[in-house]
Amino acid sequence: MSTRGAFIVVEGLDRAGKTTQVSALQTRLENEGILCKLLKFPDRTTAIGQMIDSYLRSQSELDDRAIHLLFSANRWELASTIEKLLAAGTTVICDRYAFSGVAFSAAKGLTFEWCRSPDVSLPAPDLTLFLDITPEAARSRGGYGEERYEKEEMQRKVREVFRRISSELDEASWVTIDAGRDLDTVADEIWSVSRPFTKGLSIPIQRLWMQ
Ligand code: Z5A
Ligand code: MG
Repeated sequence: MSTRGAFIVVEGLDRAGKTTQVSALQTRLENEGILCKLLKFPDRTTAIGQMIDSYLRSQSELDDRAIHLLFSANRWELASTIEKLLAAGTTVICDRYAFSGVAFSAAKGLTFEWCRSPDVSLPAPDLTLFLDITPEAARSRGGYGEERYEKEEMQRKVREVFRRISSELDEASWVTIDAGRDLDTVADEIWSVSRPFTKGLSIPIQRLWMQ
């Protein structure tokens, strides 16, 4: 098989610095001349994404299961694009993915297995960088509290579900990063972990939660 691009996902609690760090990683990849594409979930630009956006800003109400399925559908509408980019040798960096889907909905009380099922067989990340931060430290950062889930009790539960997700995944593909440190220190660690993956991979694209 010829070399393909790597699929790198950045996950974490709110205000852990995901959007800041994916952008820093994109800049480093571009500086090295590595083809890369940055994606973000939820992708609020699609018709489904606009329904999600309205829900997150509390402008509409939806059943917990209905919003969960919309978040998943929002990933499925980009799944073939992700596969094509990877096959063409592009490194795909993604700001949140299916792990956020499970973490937030399970934290609301839906069962873990039910939450995972709509995302089973999506393209699986080759590397997931989990930016870990305490809810207290997150709260002290800019913009906290503007959207629906940004409450400390909810964030604590979300953190617990993320721990369960990581314990059930292959250790090599899930790396926890202490995101409570300064921006450049976190960016340097992300770069050193990601760098080996950016040289391309010769294994097929994996499928999420298929074992
Ligand atoms: N959600 C879901 O329920 N189901 C799903 O399937 C998916 C998502 C995919 C919106 O997501 C919500 O959707 C989210 C999960 C749920 N729930 N909540 N709450 P979003 O990704 O659109 O959320 P966001 O608005 O982009 O926030 P965020 O992602 O949580 O923030 P962040 O990207 O981690 O942080 P940031 O924007 O990079 O940085 C935040 C601030 O901290 C900013 O002022 C930075 O300058 C500052 N910052 C960043 N790094 C540092 C360091 N190292 N030190 C100090 N200050 C820093
Ligand atoms: Mg963000």
